[in-house]
Amino acid sequence: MAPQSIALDNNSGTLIILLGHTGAGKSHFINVARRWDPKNSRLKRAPSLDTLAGEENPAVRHFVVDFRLGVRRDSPLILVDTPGLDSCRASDQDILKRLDRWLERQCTGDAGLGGILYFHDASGGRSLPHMSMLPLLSERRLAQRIVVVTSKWDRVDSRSTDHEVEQRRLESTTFCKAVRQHGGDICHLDNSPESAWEALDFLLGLGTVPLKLFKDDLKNKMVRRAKPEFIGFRRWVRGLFSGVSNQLYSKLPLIEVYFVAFRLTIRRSLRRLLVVRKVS
Ligand SMILES: Nc1nc2c(ncn2[C@@H]2O[C@H](COP(=O)(O)OP(=O)(O)O)[C@@H](O)[C@H]2O)c(=O)[nH]1
Ligand SMILES: [Mg+2]
Repeated sequence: MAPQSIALDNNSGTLIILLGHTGAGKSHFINVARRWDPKNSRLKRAPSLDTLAGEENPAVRHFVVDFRLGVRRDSPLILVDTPGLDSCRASDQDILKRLDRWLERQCTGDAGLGGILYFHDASGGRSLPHMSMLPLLSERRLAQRIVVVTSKWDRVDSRSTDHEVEQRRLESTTFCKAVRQHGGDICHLDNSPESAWEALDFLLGLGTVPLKLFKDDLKNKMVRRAKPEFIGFRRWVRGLFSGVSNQLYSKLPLIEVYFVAFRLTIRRSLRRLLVVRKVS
């Protein structure tokens, strides 16, 4: 039996592709924009969707969004979630190839592309990539459709880092400057559906271009980078630790409780030991 494919064409809605490194918050953003909280199943649950965030999904997936902050939209928005770039498990070229294959399988060339959201974890201490890494630059109509979305500001300690100063620093990087120069935008998320829609509204306001432009650009990029790209040792180690630190971060409250309990137990045992010694 031939594999069943879902053809997304120019009547399906506006496609927005999410790119960025693993753990930057792409899947989480989709949950937030759809007001879907995986921990609270009383909220509206989209069909065939379980928890999106927190796991590294190796496959490209798309989510159809019919509502904007609770109000039904005339035309659906299709958010395309991609596996993380700069990953310890696959090279960027492999990830772009997977995206290319998915677009080839699922979308016709005249499907409407709204643009790209490029995610950056503001709490991760990573630097932004070089602009040449992104597809979309050879065509002006594509280049203006990039929004850099910085995430996890609630994890950046505001006592040690002034958020506004840090945001200005990010905006002055070569990557962000180039995005602005091409007509794109920078959006600092505050983890609310409203701020997620700020980034989406910017792209929706530009209308769409045929997806074929993007597909061609992606292919050129891959042809130009035909040399096999190896995952360096440093990237592998960094990936390893970013995964661990993400997991640790979510367990932090639990770890703190264990730590306090551990300290109390040790203190009590020591005291008991001293008392027993004194008595004997
Ligand atoms: N506190 C906080 N956590 C976030 C934010 N964005 C993402 N996360 C968490 O970071 C982890 C990785 O996010 P995820 O969306 O899976 O990253 P992806 O690999 O880019 O899809 C998940 O546990 C998310 O819940 C944010 O703005 N604030
Ligand atoms: Mg993800």
